[in-house]
Amino acid sequence: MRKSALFATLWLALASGPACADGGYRLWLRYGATTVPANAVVVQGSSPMLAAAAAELRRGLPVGAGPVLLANAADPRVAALRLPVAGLGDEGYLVRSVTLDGRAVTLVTAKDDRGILYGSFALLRHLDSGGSAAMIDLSSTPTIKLRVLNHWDNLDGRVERGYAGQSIWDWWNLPDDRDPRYFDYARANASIGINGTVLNNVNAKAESLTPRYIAKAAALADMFRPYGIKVYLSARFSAPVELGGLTTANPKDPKVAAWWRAKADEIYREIPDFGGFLVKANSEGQPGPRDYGASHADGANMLAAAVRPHGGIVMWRAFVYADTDPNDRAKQAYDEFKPLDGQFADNVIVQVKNGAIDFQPREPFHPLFGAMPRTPLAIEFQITKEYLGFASHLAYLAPLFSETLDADTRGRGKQVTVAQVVGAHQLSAMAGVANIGSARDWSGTTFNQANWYAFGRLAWDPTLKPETIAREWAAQTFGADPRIVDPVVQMMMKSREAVVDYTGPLGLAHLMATGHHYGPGPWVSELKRPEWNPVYYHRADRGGIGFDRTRTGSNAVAQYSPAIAKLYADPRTTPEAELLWFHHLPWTYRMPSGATLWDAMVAHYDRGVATVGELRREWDALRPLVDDERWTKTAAMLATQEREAIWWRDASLAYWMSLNQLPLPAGARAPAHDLAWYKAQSFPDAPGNP
Ligand code: BDP
Repeated sequence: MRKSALFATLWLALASGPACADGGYRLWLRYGATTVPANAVVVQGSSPMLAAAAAELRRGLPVGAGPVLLANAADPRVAALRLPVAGLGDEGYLVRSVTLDGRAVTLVTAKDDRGILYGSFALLRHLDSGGSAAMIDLSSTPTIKLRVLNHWDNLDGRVERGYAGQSIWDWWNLPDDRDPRYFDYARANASIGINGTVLNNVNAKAESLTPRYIAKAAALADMFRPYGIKVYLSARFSAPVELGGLTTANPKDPKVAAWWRAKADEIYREIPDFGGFLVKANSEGQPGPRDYGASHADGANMLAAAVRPHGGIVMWRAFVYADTDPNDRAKQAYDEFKPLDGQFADNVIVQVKNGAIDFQPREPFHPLFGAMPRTPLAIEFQITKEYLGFASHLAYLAPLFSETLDADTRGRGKQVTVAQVVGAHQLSAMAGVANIGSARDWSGTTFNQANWYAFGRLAWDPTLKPETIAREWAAQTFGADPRIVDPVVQMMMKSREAVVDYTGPLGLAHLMATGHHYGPGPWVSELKRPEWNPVYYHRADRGGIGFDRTRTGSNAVAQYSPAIAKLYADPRTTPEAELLWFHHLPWTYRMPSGATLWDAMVAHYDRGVATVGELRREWDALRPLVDDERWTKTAAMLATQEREAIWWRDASLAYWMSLNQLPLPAGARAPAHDLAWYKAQSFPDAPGNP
């Protein structure tokens, strides 16, 4: 082979084939190495956002593609085509093969530059996931207005519950160092429709509101602006005391309100399109209005007044529970917030976690959805897998997200889904706790990238099916070859349920070890706040297991609409997957299958472990089709996952058996160690622990 031909072959293999080694850096935007000629993309008008869209198309369009025309729907030539653009809103797009001046072009049009940006990415997604370049007809408008990542990044570079390295924000060297990685971050987010990012941890430090840090946030905002991404900050409620030298942060004190107004003015001078504040107040030790006898609405409205003149908003979290409240933790947020319905200013959105406890592998939907009709409610998911095996376990989260989004809040055929509740107001939002860090592949492994991707896609369109999202992600990430896409999708689709099975099946929750939350700790009972202990949640003893949330117990079921509450009140009509969340049942309880509860539980643990074994074998078979770097990392993580799945199963069974004194069902393997061994494990160095 001639030298030049050899190089060409090598280059092609590097650029597009399984050998392409970038360690996963390019995420799902794995365009080839060639760019199309500049005139393959024609832009009508000029703005930084249109330039960003055109640059992306030039990078990403396949060779020979084009011409692509980016033009506003009001452009006379586009308007003359009489295309269905009326309902596109600010961000929706239409991508169509049309004939203009006798020439066939792919038109990307919208009412606003933002729509053109999203349409450009939609075109690339379509082509990259195997879609045809002929007769293109794509159109979509998001139903949720704010699609926001929440970074739990600390100013010292550590990421709370982050398992993919340090924070990507180099706070120390900002604002001078504008790392190109920030642009790639913005591109990735824009490609899936994310339009906001909260830069710092909800467990916030007041320093993030000092001029020094505002300048750093402003530098990031400048870089993100062409990609349609607004910057938000988590605000510490006591900042007027810590930074302003006031003696109080009481929201009813005019001096406090004035301090926040001045602070907002200062931020908006540096960041004219600043999104607003995210606040965790009176939760897990954070300061808040309750410290002064004021309500969450008082606190939120005071901050809302400060950002209102600038068009900003306040995202106020409903993740509250108090050690002074003897009630079931699952009931506390509802009890605190429902009475405040209608009392929040119209630029406040109350941010509610998907479930009533805390991002567990499975939770029934939060009862606040549907219970506060006069208040916009944002839904918050956790993309980082604090409770689903950190970055090392393969758990595709779209099924978890969709399960909540699709949940019916009303019952009796009057279906109103959680997604509809979230989308019902002018101000609507979906937030995801990011799984992004300084790791070369951003999220710790290739498959974790899919959770970032799926979050964005579902925030854009909550009705998308998890399998559809998995398919388009897999095609863009590994190439649109069914020999890889089909098995990868199959692996993804069963992965989350496997984690539920081996960590806490049948509605069990909060069984993890203390602090770092790594591995099993269902026996933990000595922590000072009762609701920090796993025993609080499973309530297992010799006779049975599960939390009675019916009328004979905490009556949390009554927080749901009557038809849903009725279903949850009876173990026979409670979905099996949520059984022990709502009911305390004897170990000998007969499941619909005829098996006892205990035997069914063991079967779930075994199924979870077996599924991870399948995932490993399926991944092994894909070795020839994936580049070495990404294949090897995932293979290593799957080996970790199998070991840890067995650990979870064995430790949990050893503990349950110490309580119920029951034998394992015939054929089930005994735990590898005794309970004392599992209890003795300690991991002071586990990552992500605040
Ligand atoms: C819990 C995390 C904790 C967060 C908290 C929150 O363990 O690190 O601060 O959620 O959402 O799940 O505020």
